[in-house]
Amino acid sequence: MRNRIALLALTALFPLFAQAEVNISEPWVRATTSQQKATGAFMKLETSRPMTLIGARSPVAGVVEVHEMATEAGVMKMRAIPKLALPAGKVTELKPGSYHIMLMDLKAPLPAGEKVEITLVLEDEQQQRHEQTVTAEVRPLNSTAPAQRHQHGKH
Ligand SMILES: [Cu+2]
Repeated sequence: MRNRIALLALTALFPLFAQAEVNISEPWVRATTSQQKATGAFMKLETSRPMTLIGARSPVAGVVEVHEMATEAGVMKMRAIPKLALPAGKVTELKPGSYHIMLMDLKAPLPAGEKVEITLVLEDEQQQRHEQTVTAEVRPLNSTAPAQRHQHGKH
């Protein structure tokens, strides 16, 4: 407890040393089947000053990219983007059907319940790099939004 207070005091005195540049919440990864070599990682990002997500890496994947979804000739497709701006004071949500972190060249299947470490590489306005690592929980394949009941047809 005392350590924690000391640490908080230090952080307040020396904001440059503050570790959490970006507040990352609800990180999760979609579970994979044994044939799948890629999956998405999702989370909410909130920053107090403008930051840019310029990349990511994870011990479970050979290649990690930042992806967006875009409509091409009427078909929703995902594609890699070099960076994603995180405006200050706003929550940027990485979620299914939108921005996500793509874990590719997976070294092993990711069953639900597993934990995956993901390191985000961020850049501030002074082009200074910051890295933040989160532990994301692997959730079942059909995870999207909060579970919906009554999905059967009309009565
Ligand atoms: Cu993707």
